[in-house]
Amino acid sequence: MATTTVSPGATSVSHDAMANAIRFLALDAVEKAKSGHPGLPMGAADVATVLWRDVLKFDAADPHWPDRDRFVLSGGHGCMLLYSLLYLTGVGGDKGLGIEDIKQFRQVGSRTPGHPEYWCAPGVETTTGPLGQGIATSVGMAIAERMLAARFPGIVDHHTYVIASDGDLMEGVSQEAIGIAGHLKLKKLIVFWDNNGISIDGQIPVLADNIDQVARFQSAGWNSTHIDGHDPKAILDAIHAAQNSDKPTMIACKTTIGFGLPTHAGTSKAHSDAQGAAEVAGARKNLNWPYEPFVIPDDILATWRKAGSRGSAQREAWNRALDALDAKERAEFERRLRGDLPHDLDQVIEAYKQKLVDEKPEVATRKAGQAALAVIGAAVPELVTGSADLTPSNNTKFSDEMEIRPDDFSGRYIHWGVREHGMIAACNGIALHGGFIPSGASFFCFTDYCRPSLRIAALMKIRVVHVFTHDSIGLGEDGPTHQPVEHLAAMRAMPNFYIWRPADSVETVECWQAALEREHSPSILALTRQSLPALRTKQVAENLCARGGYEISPASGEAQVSIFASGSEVSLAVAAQAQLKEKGVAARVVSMPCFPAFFEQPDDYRRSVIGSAKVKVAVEAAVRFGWDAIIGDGPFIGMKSFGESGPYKAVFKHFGITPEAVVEAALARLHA
Ligand SMILES: Cc1ncc(C[n+]2csc(CCOP(=O)(O)OP(=O)(O)O)c2C)c(N)n1
Ligand SMILES: [Mg+2]
Repeated sequence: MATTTVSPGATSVSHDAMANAIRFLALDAVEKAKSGHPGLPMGAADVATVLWRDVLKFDAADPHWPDRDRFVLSGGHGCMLLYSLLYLTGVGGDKGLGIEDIKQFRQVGSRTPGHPEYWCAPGVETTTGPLGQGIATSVGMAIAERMLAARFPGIVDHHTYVIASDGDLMEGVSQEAIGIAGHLKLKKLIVFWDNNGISIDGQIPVLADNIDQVARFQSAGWNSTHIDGHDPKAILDAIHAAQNSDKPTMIACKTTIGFGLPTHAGTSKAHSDAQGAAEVAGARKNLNWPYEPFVIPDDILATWRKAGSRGSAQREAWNRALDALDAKERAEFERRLRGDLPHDLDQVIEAYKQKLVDEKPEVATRKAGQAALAVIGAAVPELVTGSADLTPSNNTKFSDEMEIRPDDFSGRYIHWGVREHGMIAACNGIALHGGFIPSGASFFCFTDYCRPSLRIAALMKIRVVHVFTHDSIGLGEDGPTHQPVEHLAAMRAMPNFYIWRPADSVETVECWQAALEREHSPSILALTRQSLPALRTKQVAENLCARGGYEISPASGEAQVSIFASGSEVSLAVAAQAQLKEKGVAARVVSMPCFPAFFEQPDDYRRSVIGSAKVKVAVEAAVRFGWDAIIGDGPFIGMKSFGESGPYKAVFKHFGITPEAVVEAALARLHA
């Protein structure tokens, strides 16, 4: 074990004593909770100590400092490492984690949950736990840093540091993440791989994986080296080399899981669970830590607290630099960091809606989306769009939007490559970093390829607004592999996730606006490949889509039938309404662009929209799942199987999703 003290502000407190403070907080918290993961914190304590004590740019007094270095513990199961660091350095002061919080590890309502949750405590930069998410999210943070630095030079200049476990690097999403990071030469991204060779099932090289990670990262355009992850000097030297590199860096840190445990160290037994009295006592002896659980000797705590305030002069200098900015530029920087939308956005959108009402464009909503983006993008400079290699299909590149490049981050369009999962995780990182509203894009069917990152966004309550086009069998010829059927239902099932499916150009811009206004929720706009008629032909200043559902076409007289639909099927519902009228049946049409937004409306609004017509029928080119909440046991015209390859009109006909089918079902129920 290393005993050197490398802290620049050297004190009599040794490196080992500081690292052991982390080790025993983790070990004792897991003992008390009778669950948790002590192995990673004990193994990675040396890396974390060097990073936080000597390198990380932060000021415990202001966890929100925009130019702080970001730290991501990708292996979220090792969260006691992070909680220990936050407590020891005093991040957040009185509002930060105290020793009582550490004692409450993994208890209901505590600020130290079983995996770190975004802002459960000051200094927790992102939620991690699903392996691979942290490293992929950190790529977005590093992109955001470069982009914001390009816009506010001298104000933004910081690193993103990650500790990733073996599991993080085995997960596929890590490949997507390192691929784009290497391509973009994200030189301020520095990843420590906690190379302990152990996972839950045992020895990784024996059981599951022998990848040469250093070669893997190098081939992706990274710097990469091996070091002894228990040698403070080697750790510090490697960090300095990484900081001077023109590429992202992965430092493979050879560590022992559960370092210090007498019999469990270096084995999968150290990965998780309370280690038991004998192991804990043995570790105290091995590491020369005679203190009671949760007791950190004053000199050790004081040295850690000193590390916590190491950045205060730097932060004050930064504040002065911000003060010295031109007032307008400073206000813009602060607006973006707060996440406030530009105040003139509403007028811009209202004027644009008037134009659409006048022109009545008959276009696919993916085209309508592009047109809306040109307007919104001009008004919202923090909006960043992109696509996972479907730029010409998703239509998310608008007007003169420039792409970001390794040598120029002044643009705001991102070519993610064919990497849906990495894209959405990185978008989360961009949003978490602050200063931007990110938007990824792909085909709607491929939400399956990135669902874990969509879910984390919902859990973290962050604003990302993605565009997923080709939203139903209406995409036609590409066939059932590409035709979403269950995806609307699946996205509607996710708490705090808003899936918007507009029916025409006006609805498309309204959905964009409503999504942007939801500062604490992620959204997807599901847009069509096929053209749709203009339905909203009268100017209404109010954003009707924001309510999730509204009557788009009233009945003439008292409605006997209510037809509910979303997206491309709203025009089909309107056609059915006309046919019913010819048969003397009064029907109304309700557009339902966003279920979750509708369900949170006041009861009286919801009741009035659902209405009291005898028959409630819904039509949607997707499965019925979820529609019962609107139509009860009313008839549903939609999909019961996967789709079919063919021209889209023929595919709709093949599956019987037609105005005639709606009319027939409505009449049958009316006369039943
Ligand atoms: C996506 C995902 N799959 C599975 C798990 C469950 N899990 C938690 S830790 C772990 C692997 C542990 O190995 P490693 O990442 O090397 O961590 P260490 O044991 O070294 O702490 C697994 C499979 C998870 N958290 N996320
Ligand atoms: Mg491991």
